[in-house]
Amino acid sequence: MNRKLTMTAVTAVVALSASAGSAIAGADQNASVAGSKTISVRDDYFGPRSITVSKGPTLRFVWGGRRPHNVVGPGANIRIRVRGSASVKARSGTYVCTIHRGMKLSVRVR
Ligand SMILES: [Cu+2]
Repeated sequence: MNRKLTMTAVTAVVALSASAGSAIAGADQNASVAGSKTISVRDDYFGPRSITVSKGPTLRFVWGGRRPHNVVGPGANIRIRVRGSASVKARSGTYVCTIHRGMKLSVRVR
């Protein structure tokens, strides 16, 4: 009896954190979080293709296409994926998807 109650409680907590996680991800896609710049990872380009930021922010890459892409650049080595997001600290330089030639994001941190 006690054991069954405990299991129910654990299941409820897992379900709660799962829905909280997706709520946060949904919010991030619509509004840019302070200190973070959202970059869309599409088929086959980054949106925007270039960006200038003041020192400090993170680049939040959000996958939105149908094909797999990775992100390799200064301080970034994000493995191939199809959906989801990943953040890295913004640094000046060129970020690329190594799978698709010409898929580049130019970042300038001033
Ligand atoms: Cu790609």
